[in-house]
Amino acid sequence: MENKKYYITTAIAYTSGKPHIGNTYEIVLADAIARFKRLEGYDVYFQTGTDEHGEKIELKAKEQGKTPKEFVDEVSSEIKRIWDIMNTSYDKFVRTTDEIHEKQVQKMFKKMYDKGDIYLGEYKGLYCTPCESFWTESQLVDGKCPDCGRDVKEASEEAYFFRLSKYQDRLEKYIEENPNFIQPDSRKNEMLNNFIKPGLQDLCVSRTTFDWGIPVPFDKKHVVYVWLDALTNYITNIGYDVDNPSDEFKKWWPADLHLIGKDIVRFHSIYWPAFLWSLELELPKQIFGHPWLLTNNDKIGKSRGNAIYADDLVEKYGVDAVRYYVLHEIPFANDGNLTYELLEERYNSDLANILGNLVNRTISMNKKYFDNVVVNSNLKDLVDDDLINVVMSAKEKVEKYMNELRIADAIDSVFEIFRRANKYIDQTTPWILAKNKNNDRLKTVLYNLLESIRIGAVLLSPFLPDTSKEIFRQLNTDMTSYESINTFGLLELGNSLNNPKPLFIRIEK
Ligand code: ME8
Repeated sequence: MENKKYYITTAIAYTSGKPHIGNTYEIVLADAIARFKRLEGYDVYFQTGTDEHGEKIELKAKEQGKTPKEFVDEVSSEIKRIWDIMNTSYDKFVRTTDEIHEKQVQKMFKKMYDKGDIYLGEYKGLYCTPCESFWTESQLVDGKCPDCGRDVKEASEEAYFFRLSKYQDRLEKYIEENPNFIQPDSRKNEMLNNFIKPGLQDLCVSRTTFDWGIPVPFDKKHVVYVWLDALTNYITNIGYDVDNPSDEFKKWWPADLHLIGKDIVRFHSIYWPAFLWSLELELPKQIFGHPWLLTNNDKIGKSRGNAIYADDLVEKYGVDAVRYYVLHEIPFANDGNLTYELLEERYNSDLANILGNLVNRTISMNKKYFDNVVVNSNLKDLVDDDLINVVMSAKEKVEKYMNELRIADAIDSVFEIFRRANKYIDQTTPWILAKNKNNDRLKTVLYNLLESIRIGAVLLSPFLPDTSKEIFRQLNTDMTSYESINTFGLLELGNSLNNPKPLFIRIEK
């Protein structure tokens, strides 16, 4: 039987500038989920990319004396470079300026128009240029854009409209009947109560005030609204075609998870379902609006001058330390905070002490006492049971948390193994066993430690892939599959370990 498929996407990042650590958090989060699903045996397709059209980008390019295409080419490759630095295992990096995407967006627009879901009208409203959103008076907060807090301006234009109002009842019913469709619950309730129940107005889906967009195929002075353009990336890049969807599309759609930030849940849970229904397609299984990463408890903004960039952090601390921090520090539903001090604290306490020391001490002792060879005499003691229990129950916990997208809790469950193993060293005091020439017991103690580390490293691999690989290298083991952690005791006897090498060097103040 074929493996079950899993299609996961991130938001596609605006090519308005270099992505900060908050944007980068999302790709790392998606990567951890994708890697975990692969570890579990799923056939995974993981898509990310860049969102490249719109007035804001046209303006930015102009400021720099570049054509929009030159500008987005540069920024898109910078974004891809950072995704690669973070060791993210996406299968495809898509761009909304790709020809295949542009062509399909035009075909979809035409289909929606032909069936009467899009019609020509006139738009009068309050427009926020940076967010490319029209607002009604009642949606404004203190007279400003409710998303970004900036000024809005009165604008009026001939425009095409999408009949969003037509889908209101169906959408409300769908969200209520499918409580997991929008997660966390707080986001779902926000969508229902603040946006859907008060009433959906038809949505303006074309613009004439700038050029940098996909032209409406039958009325070239209009370009397609950037959110209609952007959202459809999830289907155009897996072979969707209005007339003839490919086998690839049939295989992957509906997506299993759209992972996005909390600020854009509205677009994904209101506009996107309506567009899909208009195209007579199924909805994605889940939309998850993750919280934000703040720096010094403040919103990250390039203009605020507090932006921290992933590549700078990686240069200083290494890629897995940055991955660990963002994955561990951002809880399921609340914003997380990043400062250099907090990162260094976590690095020293969790990575250097709990994990790094454990691995280094264990492999060093095995070198010292048994010349690097993996040995066991099966001389058991009661204290072993609790260690083995903790190690063997981790898998189920990690699985449960990953299914709920509680990534920070999942990592914590992996670290429980390492914490418990450190305690086991204190309890068994191998150096005293050695001094007392209690060699048989010493063999079992070191074997239990090495095996706990192996199992921990398998579970760690979606989060810290390089570290996990380095542990396997030092353990010189092939027992790295997900199935291999169903049994305690598979680390190969007689193998020679590689020499110990510290995983994380403590940062001194
Ligand atoms: O919204 N912490 O692009 P974008 C965590 N092009 N996540 C954050 C964040 C923070 N401080 N700041 C932003 C767009 N994000 C659109 C998406 S999808 C069809 C189109 C998240 O570059 C944000 O929520 O502004 C979004 O999910 C992603 O970074 C890209 O943001």
